[in-house]
Amino acid sequence: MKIGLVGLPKSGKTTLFNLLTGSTIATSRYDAGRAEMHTGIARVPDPRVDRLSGLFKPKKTTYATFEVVDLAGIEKGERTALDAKEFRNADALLHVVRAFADEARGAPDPRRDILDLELELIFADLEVVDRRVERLDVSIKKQRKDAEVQEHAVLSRLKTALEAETPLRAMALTVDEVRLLRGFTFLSQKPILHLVNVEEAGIAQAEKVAERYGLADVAARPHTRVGWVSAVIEAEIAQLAGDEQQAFLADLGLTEPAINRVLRECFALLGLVSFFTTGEDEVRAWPIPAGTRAPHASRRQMGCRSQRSPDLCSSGTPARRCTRPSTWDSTARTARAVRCGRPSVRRPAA
Ligand SMILES: Nc1nc2c(ncn2[C@@H]2O[C@H](COP(=O)(O)OP(=O)(O)O)[C@@H](O)[C@H]2O)c(=O)[nH]1
Ligand SMILES: [Mg+2]
Repeated sequence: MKIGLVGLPKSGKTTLFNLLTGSTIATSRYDAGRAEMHTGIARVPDPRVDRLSGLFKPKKTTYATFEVVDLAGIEKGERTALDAKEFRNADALLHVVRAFADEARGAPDPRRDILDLELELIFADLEVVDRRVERLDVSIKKQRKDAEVQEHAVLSRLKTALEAETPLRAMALTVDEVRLLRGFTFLSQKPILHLVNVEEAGIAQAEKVAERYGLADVAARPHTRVGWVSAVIEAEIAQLAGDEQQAFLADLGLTEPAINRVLRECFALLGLVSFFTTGEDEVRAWPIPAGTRAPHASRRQMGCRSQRSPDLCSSGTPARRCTRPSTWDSTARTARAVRCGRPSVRRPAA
């Protein structure tokens, strides 16, 4: 699964990309910052994995990951850049919104930038829909095919919504419609996280970012989240370790680096949850689609069977069932699947 970073040039996308992926790509203080594209892998910090690792002391600990693409900045009206394949193929969008001062680009206005970007996505989709509807009109006139008539009807509905500036992610679509539309890779259909990039002085009130910048209505939209980060401060936090880091975080009134929360928010935005396997060799968090039944996930993805276990995180002590050698066969791996939070796990049939 892949998340695409989007936003105006110099909003902090590359700074954030480096934080998410642990990369060290040069940021764009001096250049135009428009021509580059980077991809990387982000690791999702998860206290449950740490806890399982502490319990099982495996040779290897593997956290859930997802892919991140950092694309060129998109100026207002420059939506041709949105046509990049990497961008179209993203499963969700992370919109980096500047809320720090930048003399060259004027006073920050997160609400304006969010509404502008949403409109660019909507217009880009409208162009795609219009082109396709025109072709279908011609084709249906020549010879009427049921499938094309059906597609025409669905696209006409989308067109009406887009013309009313409604993003496609806000539309209720049937399973068949979703299937029909999949190939279009519509941009306004992708779940989006608007991440307001605040400066240090803004961190104290950052939890109220939606109120401060008038974004409550944006945050309430379907498949839309509003979050915050201070990318430059997070970069400083990442340079520190141990007590020094803790002291710096405490000074800022934070209990953990904000980037950890951003990583978890991105993971959730992609519709993923973690499924855990444990063993002497490896403790591992597997990304699986939210709503997948644990037995299904374990058999299909990991070749093992799931087992019910109590919540390891809140109780602090593992139940006997978890620490005993497995009582069921694990075919492909010597792994025991342990439930620790979602998704729900049902005991496999004996
Ligand atoms: N003050 C401040 N500057 C930032 C922040 N995030 C990024 N910048 C600066 O903004 C400039 C552009 O950052 P970059 O990540 O390259 O932006 P991009 O063009 O969106 O990829 C760099 O000089 C960064 O140091 C922030 O949170 N606060
Ligand atoms: Mg950049």
